[in-house]
Amino acid sequence: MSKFQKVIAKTPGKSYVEGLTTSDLGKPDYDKLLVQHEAYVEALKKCGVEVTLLSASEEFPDSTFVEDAAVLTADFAVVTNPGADSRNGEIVEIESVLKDFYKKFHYIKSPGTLDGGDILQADNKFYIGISERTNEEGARQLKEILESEGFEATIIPLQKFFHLKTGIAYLGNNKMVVAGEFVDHPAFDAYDKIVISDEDEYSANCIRVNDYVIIPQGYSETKRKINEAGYETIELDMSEVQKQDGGLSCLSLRF
Ligand code: CIR
Repeated sequence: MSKFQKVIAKTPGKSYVEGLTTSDLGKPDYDKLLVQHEAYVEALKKCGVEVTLLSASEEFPDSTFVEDAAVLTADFAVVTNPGADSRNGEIVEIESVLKDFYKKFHYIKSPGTLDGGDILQADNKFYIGISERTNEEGARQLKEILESEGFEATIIPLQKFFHLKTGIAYLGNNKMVVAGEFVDHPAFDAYDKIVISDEDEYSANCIRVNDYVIIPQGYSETKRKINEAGYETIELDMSEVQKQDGGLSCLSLRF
């Protein structure tokens, strides 16, 4: 896994609490969220990346989940076409910020829709989930873009998960964290699987950033399994992020 040097994140606005969610965990506490978001940015810095922190935009309540607006590789950026109407306009800011870092751009175009949360990279391979947000056409367009750039791409229709990365994370060294419908999914048979139990499912959305794996706080079994696989972990309280269906990966673009 190549080293990440840069990260884009975005401070949540007050409108965050009015954003989209399917969870029944209650309204987020904005002040607590800000503290959790600051801890997230600090953890990324500890992992050795340079963080570009965008300021809050009240008109886009879910825009702190920057991962959904782009898919990044070392050489090019794909600007997505997010599947939720209230989020679609988030790509304008993300594209303009990415212009500081990338020369080569691809785009997902309507009627294709795609959220970055549905895309997982594992070395030279990508997995593309079809979800409530990413449709078949969006998945097909991304697969074509990735294959034209020399990557392999596999499309995975989701059964229950919100986004593909809700239930899966790649740690490098052929190690794949899997939960729920991905535990026995044939697409991931060739990996050394770190299996997350149903009750710890939220912790399957973790992120390897250079020498650390960042995991949500409160999942001791997940921490043990990832430590046993040879990684140092950083635990972060994600309660206010989880309330809006978000996880660790959603809060940043890493490249
Ligand atoms: C949404 O529904 O779009 C946000 N409340 C949560 C997005 C989470 N993003 C992600 O999993 N990549």
